[in-house]
Amino acid sequence: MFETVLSPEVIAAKAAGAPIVALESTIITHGMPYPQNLETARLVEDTVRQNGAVPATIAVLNGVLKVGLTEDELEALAQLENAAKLSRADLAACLATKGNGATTVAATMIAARHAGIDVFATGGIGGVHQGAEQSFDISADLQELAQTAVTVVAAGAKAILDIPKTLEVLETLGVPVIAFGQDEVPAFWSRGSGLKAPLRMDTAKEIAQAQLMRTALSVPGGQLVANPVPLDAEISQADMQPIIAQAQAEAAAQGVSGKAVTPFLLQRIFELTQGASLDTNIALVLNNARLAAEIAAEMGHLRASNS
Ligand code: PSU
Ligand code: MN
Repeated sequence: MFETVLSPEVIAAKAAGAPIVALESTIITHGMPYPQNLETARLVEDTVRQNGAVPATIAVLNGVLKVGLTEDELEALAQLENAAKLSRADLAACLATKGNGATTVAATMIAARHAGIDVFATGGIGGVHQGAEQSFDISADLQELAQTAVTVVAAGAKAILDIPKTLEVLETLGVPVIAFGQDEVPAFWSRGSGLKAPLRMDTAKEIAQAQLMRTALSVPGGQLVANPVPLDAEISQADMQPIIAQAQAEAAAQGVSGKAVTPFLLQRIFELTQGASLDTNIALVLNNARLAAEIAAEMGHLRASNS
């Protein structure tokens, strides 16, 4: 039907039964400015490797579903202007029309499952936007977590979202939200949100077991692991709050809507913090890549001992 191309590194990892960590690409094309996006993408891949797993950055290039990008492909993607932002609704259409696009959390989960990859690391997931009671803006990432069996490691949801409503929707959809090593849900740039996490786990092994047991129970879907940003990279909620409010006010005043909302807010917050938000973003993605590599390794051990 369509062409899926695995990178040589991913092919070798699959043949050896080695752990693989999927990585999204919307964070590269729409989440960070060039050239920090390319530098970060490389650093994230290297962090996965240093922690004993193989990275599989996912994107659509000329209508081909790429699972793992070569160095040249990564560089081309990071500089691609007008790359489509592909979520569940767009992925098949982009393949059919031979387009180029970067995958969101939702589309990366679909591609990862298709390629037999269990674990995926990113920065933040999409969720329920503030004012969703008016705009109905709720990310397709939440539905995807409910139906696609991939464990997603993120640093929680950004405070540009309505975090309590995001947690409520995840609960309704039956998505496990697991805080790693603490009781509170982390809030992306900040370790705390003031909200108690529905679940807490302290080891990669428990997280891997929980995913496999969910699947064994025939409950579809994945799980969200909320991994707090490292202490030395944190920006407090008090510092972030006025900046987020300003970015949101500008988005509303300019009539930004739909898929453009998240990229607009991220870019404005980057500018308003003079880049500090980006440093924190990079630190937390690397931290998530480390944990995801550990979970992928545990998943491999468990699968081997169960078979
Ligand atoms: N949140 C971030 N950084 C990001 C995104 C979300 O902190 O780069 C990206 C992810 O790819 C996520 C997508 O899946 O935005 C969600 O977009 P939407 O809200 O339009 O579903
Ligand atoms: Mn949206």
